[in-house]
Amino acid sequence: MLIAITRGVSAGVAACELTHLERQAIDLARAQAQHRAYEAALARLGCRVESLPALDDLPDSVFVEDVAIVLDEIAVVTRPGAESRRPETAAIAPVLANYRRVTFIQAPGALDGGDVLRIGRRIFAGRSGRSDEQGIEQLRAVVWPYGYTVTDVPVRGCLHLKSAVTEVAPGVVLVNPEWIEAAAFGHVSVMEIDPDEPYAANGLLVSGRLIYPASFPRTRVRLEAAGLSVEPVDVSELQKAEGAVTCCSLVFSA
Ligand code: CIR
Repeated sequence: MLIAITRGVSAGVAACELTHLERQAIDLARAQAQHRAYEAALARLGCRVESLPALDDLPDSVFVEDVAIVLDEIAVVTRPGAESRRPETAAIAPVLANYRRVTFIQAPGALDGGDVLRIGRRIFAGRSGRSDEQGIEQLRAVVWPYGYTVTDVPVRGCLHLKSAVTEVAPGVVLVNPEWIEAAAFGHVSVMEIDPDEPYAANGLLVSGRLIYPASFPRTRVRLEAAGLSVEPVDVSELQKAEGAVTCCSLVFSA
């Protein structure tokens, strides 16, 4: 059984962290409707969606991916690189404790879940503006007893590793080659985004289908031409907060 943990859009989302985008007005009601449609897509793909209540004083708390990494064996609660996001972790730890033994990244290490890409037993961790060597080293120490390798990958030009690369089918990664060296991922097939859609490398693979932003039609054509089954979702309001589709859930089996 697949579980997808989500959290409602904060009424304070207008005050979200922004790194690469100019601040634009976010229509809260529209963002909430899009988020509900995203949850519905997860449910259609077979997830039991555990939708947590919005935290109105934590603007970025809808982006639950960043506060934890859930493996089959253990959950790691992160220590987000952005100070404003650190209080989000206290709200996720007790939820994950229902499913996994929970460990924590400790200060002064910093790690965002958006920087962590798992492909089988290989974990790639982005050294980004949010995640540092100490955070990645702590992750490595926690997961190696379970047989995972952790490779750190430099990220340039974007917020997180998973802004630049995600796994879109088993053994297939979708990359923005401007932001990441695909060679870092070893023996995988590599697809590139359409160069007119720089933010298009983030898709969420669930039960063999790809939850994917409706705003990247050119890259979608490439994905479908390669035989991938795409489930489009409109996340335009959350994109204004530098969010994408992986960042709005934690998906794992229970
Ligand atoms: C932030 O800057 O932390 C949020 N505004 C966006 C986080 C998006 N997270 C993700 O892609 N994993």
